[in-house]
Amino acid sequence: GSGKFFVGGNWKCNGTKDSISKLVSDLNSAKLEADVDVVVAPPFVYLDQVKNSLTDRIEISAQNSWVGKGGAFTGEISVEQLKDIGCNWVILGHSERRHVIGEDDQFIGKKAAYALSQGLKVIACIGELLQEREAGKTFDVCFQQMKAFADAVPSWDDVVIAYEPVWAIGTGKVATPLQAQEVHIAVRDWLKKNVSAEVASKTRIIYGGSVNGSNCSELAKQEDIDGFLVGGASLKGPEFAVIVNSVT
Ligand code: G2H
Repeated sequence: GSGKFFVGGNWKCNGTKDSISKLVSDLNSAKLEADVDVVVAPPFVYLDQVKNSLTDRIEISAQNSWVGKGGAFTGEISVEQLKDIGCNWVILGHSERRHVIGEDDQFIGKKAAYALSQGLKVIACIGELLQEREAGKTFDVCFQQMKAFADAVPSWDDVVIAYEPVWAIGTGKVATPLQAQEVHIAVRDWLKKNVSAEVASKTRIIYGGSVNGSNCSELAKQEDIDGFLVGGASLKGPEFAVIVNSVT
């Protein structure tokens, strides 16, 4: 693997003040292996609550950010505002933003570049739809999404790549360790050919899509899986801790 194991919890559009306060207290009392970067992404409205109650051992992330400087953009949240409340990460290009909200590769690339320019670190998501996989286009789709990020960002230092096959997201159908490894190594190879050998070897490529406490350890053993982005199972503190501690 590359770099420190990284586990992100993507809470998506879930939770209430009460459920989040319980989740934070479970996370605060969880025993987490030292050698893992741990980040959780609450919905915007709860970011400040989580920042103020969660142990500093765990960093916080937003699930989206505006593409440029804040201003007259009704309903958006700016990178400057995220920095202001002590949020140092943002998830960009998640499949739900691509396929439900309709964000395209270029827009997502611009968002990544702006976030990085303001000192926010980026979890950059890529991944193919089921029909794309079945048509043999998995690598094409992932490489095209990678290219949009590569064309936009000046540096990969503060980027973690999350490979999330869309057919595995929230479906309970996790990719097999070999299916995931095959894409991870291909993405690393793409970075080597199109960015640099150094970026390819240093950049963490994490897997997302129905990761849970039972399937994480087999996935974590794969050479090019450097961690996870966890949705459903990150809403349960003890199970999320099991996933963090699957570091090998
Ligand atoms: C993929 C993942 C988290 P889940 O979207 O980003 O969610 O683990 O629920 O499939």
